[in-house]
Amino acid sequence: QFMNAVFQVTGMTCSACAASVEKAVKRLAGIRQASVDVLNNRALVLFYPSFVTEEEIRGKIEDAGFQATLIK
Ligand code: 9UX
Repeated sequence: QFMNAVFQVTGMTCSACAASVEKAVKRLAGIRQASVDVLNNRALVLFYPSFVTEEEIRGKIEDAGFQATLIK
């Protein structure tokens, strides 16, 4: 079964930033869906916890060049 995670992502200033965050997250195994809202600095990720952790997802967003905090 999948779970939801919501991250606050800071440093995204355009929709291409949001697209690169989505692409980076989707490259991880165990991601069902990733949607990034640049206006609200939020990323919603549906993931399978047997394959990937919230911390790994958070780290992937940071690797893409943005600060990420798990908020939910
Ligand atoms: Mo363009 Mo968004 O370089 O960082 S992708 S502002």
